[in-house]
Amino acid sequence: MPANLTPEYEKADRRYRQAGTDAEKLDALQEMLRAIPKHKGTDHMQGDLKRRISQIRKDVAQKGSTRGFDQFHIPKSGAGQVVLIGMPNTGKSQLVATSTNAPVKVAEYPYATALPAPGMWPYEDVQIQLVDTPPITPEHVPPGLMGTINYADIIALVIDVSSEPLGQIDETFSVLTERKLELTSLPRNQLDPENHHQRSAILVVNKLDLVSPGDIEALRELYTGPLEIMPVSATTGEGLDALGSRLWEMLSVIRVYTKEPGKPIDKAKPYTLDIGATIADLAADIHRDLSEKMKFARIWGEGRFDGQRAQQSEPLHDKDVVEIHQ
Ligand SMILES: Nc1nc2c(ncn2[C@@H]2O[C@H](COP(=O)(O)OP(=O)(O)O)[C@@H](O)[C@H]2O)c(=O)[nH]1
Ligand SMILES: [Mg+2]
Repeated sequence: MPANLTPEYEKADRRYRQAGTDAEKLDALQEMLRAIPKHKGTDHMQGDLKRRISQIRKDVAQKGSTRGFDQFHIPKSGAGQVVLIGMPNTGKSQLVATSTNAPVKVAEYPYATALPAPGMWPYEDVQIQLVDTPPITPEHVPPGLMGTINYADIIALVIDVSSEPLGQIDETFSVLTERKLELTSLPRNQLDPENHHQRSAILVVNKLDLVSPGDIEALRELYTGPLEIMPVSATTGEGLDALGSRLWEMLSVIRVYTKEPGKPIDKAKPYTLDIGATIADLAADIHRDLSEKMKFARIWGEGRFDGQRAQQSEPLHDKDVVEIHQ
């Protein structure tokens, strides 16, 4: 292996090796090709990546468009991906319809949603990706849906509080635990890195508008499971702000603004990075060669001297402003 492979390349390489579907493999290979340092020493590897990409494309074309691309695979976008899971009619589609611009179908009858569908939920100046999904029951989980669930950053179990909530929580929860998932409401960065079954999850108790506050209190007392309860109404919007900020915390990411020397701060499109990310990680996100080319950076932010000079290894904080000098 030639030296100087970037952390992004290695991350994508790991993702490629763990990929379960053609779509995931293709996504990871394309990322590897983007992230690989472009010089003579990597010519051979670049060629190899291109060959593997075209081979997968060919395989997919041969299998036919419906089976080839996994329609249950939703590529991630924004600050993080939250997949909504629940029994029929609990309001998963309504939640996505109320919080995002996605054209999902909300219906009084069950099974209106056949495939996962993403929508972007504005939270402060970033966006959280919500994924609507077809319903699960103890008897039936749509084939392919476990792939969607496994890929999620956060799993949101959605229940309808107006219809035997405790039973619904138990049934939804056990569908996932029977498939070896260990759900916890710990933020993503506090999960045990050795435990591949563990997932960050939250319990969205929907249709708050149909019950009295006492019913929610009673549910909190009676529920003895490990998940945090977030009561909301997808139709009135009550509780959605609190849900958004809790999801943001659980995603364990920070947002960072960039500016070019001598220009104003770009407030329109912050970069989101994992908590603990450094200037080098930001640089690699901005442009694949930037972490190699950069000489130093200046940072503005809480607890910093204005425009303080920093090196690649400097950890970033939420809302820092970074100016990279190359
Ligand atoms: N009163 C009330 N009705 C809701 C709420 N959320 C969804 N619904 C209704 O519940 C039904 C099922 O909603 P839908 O989003 O299609 O459920 P899904 O099967 O989980 O996607 C629809 O008639 C919605 O209008 C809510 O918060 N309050
Ligand atoms: Mg639906």
